[in-house]
Amino acid sequence: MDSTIRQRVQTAADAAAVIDMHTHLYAPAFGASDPRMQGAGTPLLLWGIDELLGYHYFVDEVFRAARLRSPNDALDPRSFWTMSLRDRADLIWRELFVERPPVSEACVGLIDILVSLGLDPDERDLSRYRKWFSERDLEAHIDEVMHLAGVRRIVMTNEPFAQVERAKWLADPRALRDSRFAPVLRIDPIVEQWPEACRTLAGWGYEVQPDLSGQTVSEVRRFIDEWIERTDPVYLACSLSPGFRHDSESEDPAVRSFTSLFDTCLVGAARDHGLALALMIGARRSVHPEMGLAGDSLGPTDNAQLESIAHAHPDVTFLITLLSRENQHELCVTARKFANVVPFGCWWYLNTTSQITEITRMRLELLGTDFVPQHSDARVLEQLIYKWRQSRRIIAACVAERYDASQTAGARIDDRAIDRDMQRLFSANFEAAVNRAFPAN
Ligand code: FIX
Ligand code: ZN
Repeated sequence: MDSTIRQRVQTAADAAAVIDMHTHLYAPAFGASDPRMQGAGTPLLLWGIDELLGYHYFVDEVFRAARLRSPNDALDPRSFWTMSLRDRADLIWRELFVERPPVSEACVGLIDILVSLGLDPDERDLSRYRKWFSERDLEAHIDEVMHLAGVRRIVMTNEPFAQVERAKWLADPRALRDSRFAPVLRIDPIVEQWPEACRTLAGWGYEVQPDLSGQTVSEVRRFIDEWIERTDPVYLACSLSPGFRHDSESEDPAVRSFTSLFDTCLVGAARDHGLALALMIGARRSVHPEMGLAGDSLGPTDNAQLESIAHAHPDVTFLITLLSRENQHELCVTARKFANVVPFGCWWYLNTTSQITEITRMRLELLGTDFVPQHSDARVLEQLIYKWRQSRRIIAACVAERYDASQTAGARIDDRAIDRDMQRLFSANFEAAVNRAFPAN
C-alpha cells in the first residue's frame, strides 16, 4: 500500500474529535466514585485504578486465570463479590498483570491507559497508582482524559428505571447538565421485561395493565414523553435479546404485546419527538447470574425482524448495533436495503482488534463511509483513552486500504476529502443520524 496515504489518513483520524455515541459514563453531577473511598456509595461516574480493574471485562478473565493456575483452589463468584472493590482490584492485578504478561484486549488496554497517564505499568502492586489517582482533581482529570482520547462529547446511557439515577433526575435535571456529556433515554424494561416494568409504572401512578388493556399504551407514552421532556435526550435507546420477535399478528400474546409497545410507544415517541431510536440487539443477559455484569453472553438474531421494523417505519432512523459476529454481514445488507438503518459500533465482545478490523472493512466495502464505525461503551472514565486510540488506529488503517484500492483504480484522493471522511466517521455521521449538531466545547 502507498505508505503516504496510510500516514495522511492516520493524521486526519488523529485530528478528528470523536462524539462517543454510547458509553456508561456520567457527568460528575450524577455522583462520582472517589478513588480514596474505594467503591463506597453508589456513584454513577466511575474512575480510578480500582474501578478500572473492577471492570466486568476483567471479572470473567480472572475466574478463568485463577482456575487454570490453581484448579483446586478456584475462585468462587459468591465470595468474590463479598470482597471489597480494593481487594478485587488487587486480585485481578496479581492474576492478570503480575503472574503473567497482559495479553487480552482489556489487559493491553489497561497498560495503554497507565502509560498514557504517565504511569509505569510495571508495578508489583497498586499503591502508587492509588496515590496518583487520589491526588487528581476530577474536573481537570475528565478534561485531560477527553483530550488524550480525542473525544469531544460523551454520550451517556440514562435509565429512568434505575433507582439511583431516577432520583437524580427527579431532584434537579438542570443541575445534571454538563456540556461535555449528552443524555440518552434508555428504556429496555418497557419492551424486555414488561410485566415487571408494568408493576413499577403502576407503583409510580401510571394507569397500566399487564395485558395492555385500558389506557396502558397511552400511559406508557405519557411516561416516555415526560422523560423526554426531563432529559432532553439525543436519541432513544433500548437493548433487545437476540430472540425478539416483531409481529403484530403473532399467535403468541407476548410477541403481540412486545410489538404493540415497541411500535406505539418506542417508535411512536421517537417519531413524534423527531428522535432516532438505537437498538442494541443480541445480549443474552445473566447466563451466569452469580457473575453479575460479567455474566452476560450473546446470541445471533434474526435480521428479518429488523428489516420488518425498518420497513414498517421508514420515517424513523434506527441506529443499530448487533452483538453477534455472525450478524455483521447481514446488517450491512439490511442497511443497503433500508436507508433509515445506520449500523454503529463494534459492541462489547466485538470491540477487539480482530473484530473491529473485520467489521470495519466489511462496512467500508458494502456501505462506503455511511455508518458510525465505533462507540466505546466505556464504563470507567479512563477507558476512553485506550478504546479510542485503538479504534482510531484500526479505522484509519481500514479506510486507507479502501483509498489505496480507489487510487489503484485511478481515483485521486485529496487531503480535504480525507479530512471530511474522518469527520464523518468520527462525528458527522452520528450528528446527521440524530439530526443534531454538537458544537465543540
Ligand atoms: O447493554 C449495554 O449497553 C451493554 O453495553 C452493557 O450492558 C455491557 O455490560 C457492557 O458494558 C458492554 O460493553
Ligand atoms: Zn453499553
